[in-house]
Amino acid sequence: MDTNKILKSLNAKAAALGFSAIGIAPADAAPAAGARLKAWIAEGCHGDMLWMAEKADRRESPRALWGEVQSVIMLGMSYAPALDPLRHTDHPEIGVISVYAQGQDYHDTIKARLKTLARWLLEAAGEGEVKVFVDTAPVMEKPLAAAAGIGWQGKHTNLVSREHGSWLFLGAIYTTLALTPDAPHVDRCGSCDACQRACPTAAFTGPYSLDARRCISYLTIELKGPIPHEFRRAIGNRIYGCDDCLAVCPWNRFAKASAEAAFQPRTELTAPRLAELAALDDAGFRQVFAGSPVKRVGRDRFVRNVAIALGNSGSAGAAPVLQRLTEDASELVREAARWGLSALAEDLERVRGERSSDDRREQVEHRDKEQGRGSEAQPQAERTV
Ligand code: B12
Ligand code: SF4
Ligand code: SF4
Repeated sequence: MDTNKILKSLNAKAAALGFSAIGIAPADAAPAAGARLKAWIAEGCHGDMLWMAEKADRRESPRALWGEVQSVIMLGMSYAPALDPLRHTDHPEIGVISVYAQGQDYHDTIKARLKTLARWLLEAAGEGEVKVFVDTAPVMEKPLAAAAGIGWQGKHTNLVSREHGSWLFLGAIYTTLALTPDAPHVDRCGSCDACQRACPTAAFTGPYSLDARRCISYLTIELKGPIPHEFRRAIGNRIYGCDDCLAVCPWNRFAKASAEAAFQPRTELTAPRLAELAALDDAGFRQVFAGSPVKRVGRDRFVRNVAIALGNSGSAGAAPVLQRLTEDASELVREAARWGLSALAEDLERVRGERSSDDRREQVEHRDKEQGRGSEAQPQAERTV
């Protein structure tokens, strides 16, 4: 096997399949990651993602999952958005779906291409075995991608690339072939802490360290039960995942919008109206989100998120929509809708209070003016003292 020749063609083949980055790590790369994973789990940071704890022994290193693996080929595919992902934060009538979920499900797209690439590799090498992974297997994709040199784990804990910013999906090919590894990437976060400051729920326990239980992505996607009250206000209008820490990363300015057809945002998922989403039944939900990662959470969990966003909308028009949801067949939805109604009432009451004190102030100013005690009269009175 002529490894150098194969690697050159492997890179070209990966690019032709739409991968934006590729690198190779030895199977024993990222030795610190396993211990850090276990410490993270011991602190309970994985919350209800029990599969993280159950499979920790297999996740901690590539060899723990597959004893024969020699090399790990890490791949990244860009899903960089063309528009600012945070542009709808101040449009409370709209539900924000995170960038990664506005197109086709990346698991399907990437897995199919990883299989094609892996098959090609075996044919070119004429020997060896392969296994492909994207997200769902016990593989520590981020530290392995950093070890393979395609970027570094930023302080927001995701992989950052100089060319593609924070917008790479990751996938892995484990192989029994001994391929020449690339050098690990150095950390280029420097003194920046933009992601740490951007988090609406203070989910970072420090740089490079995230408590998933506080992360909006976990709360709106992974958490099956009611969302803890302390985070509901901070969630705002984010109804599926969160992009805030990724979007503020200065390295994104080098990222070109992804040209991958599968990841182009579907128009109906870029600025969906909350009131319309709240009206979805099971069949409607499955129809709107067919092929999208959103379908994973199911209708009830999704409408739970929508009810919370409606509660944060400050719009009187949301009240009848929430009222209807208080009669929903799902208790998860009913509970979120009840909360939504009380949050909305609180906000509308506050606005009414602010308006009436503004009105009172205006009336007093008007009366003072009529009686010759206008605002210009004040300094004169002061001067006479
Ligand atoms: C569990 C999980 C989540 C959880 C926990 C996130 C997390 N940070 O672990 C939740 C549900 C919150 C989540 C959210 C998101 N996720 Co997610 N998730 C995963 C999953 C399945 C496992 C990650 C994992 O192993 N976590 C365990 C902890 C221990 O790992 P860690 O945070 O990396 O911890 C490391 C650091 O703490 C570090 N460390 C500790 N101290 C120090 C000190 C220094 C100096 C350094 C350098 C490092 C360091 O060591 C630990 C081990 O490396 C991976 C897929 C996979 N199989 O890898 C996708 C994955 C990480 N997710 C992904 C995405 C896209 C997201 C979201 C952006 C989705 C969204 N828009 O809502 C958010 C981002 C939130 C965030 N800031 O991380 C992508 C990230 C791609 C990338 N470029 O990195 C992945 C890789 C999936 C994929 N195949 O593309 N996710
Ligand atoms: S995804 Fe959102 S909630 Fe989670 S850590 Fe990043 S900014 Fe915080
Ligand atoms: S925002 Fe700054 S600190 Fe956070 S990952 Fe990007 S470069 Fe690193």
